[in-house]
Amino acid sequence: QDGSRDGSLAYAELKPELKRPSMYKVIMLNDDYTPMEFVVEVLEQFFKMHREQATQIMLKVHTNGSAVCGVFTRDIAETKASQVNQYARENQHPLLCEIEAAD
Ligand code: NFA
Repeated sequence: QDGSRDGSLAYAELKPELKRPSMYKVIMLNDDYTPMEFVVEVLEQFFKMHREQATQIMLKVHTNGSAVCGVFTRDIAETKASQVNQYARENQHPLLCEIEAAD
């Protein structure tokens, strides 16, 4: 089957049009209280980062005020942000993630 990038076809019934899902950034916000080690562990646990990348992102959040932890479909992004926010709250840290539409 051969179609253009938008899914149009000469023989349209051969192929359903599949839209790419909208993508959302999970953004982590800096605060003055959450320990750096806790943030690194969160990035490893919830975003499957290795320690080196987790440390890099943690320092970017600390220095710039926020950084993108990953880009996901809406459901996944919402779930990741909620899981991080709940885990931080359970551990009495003010760490927060939010989501934002990518592009
Ligand atoms: N700013 C925090 C501190 O100095 C560390 C931190 C980094 C918090 C990234 C939240 C996000 N302990």
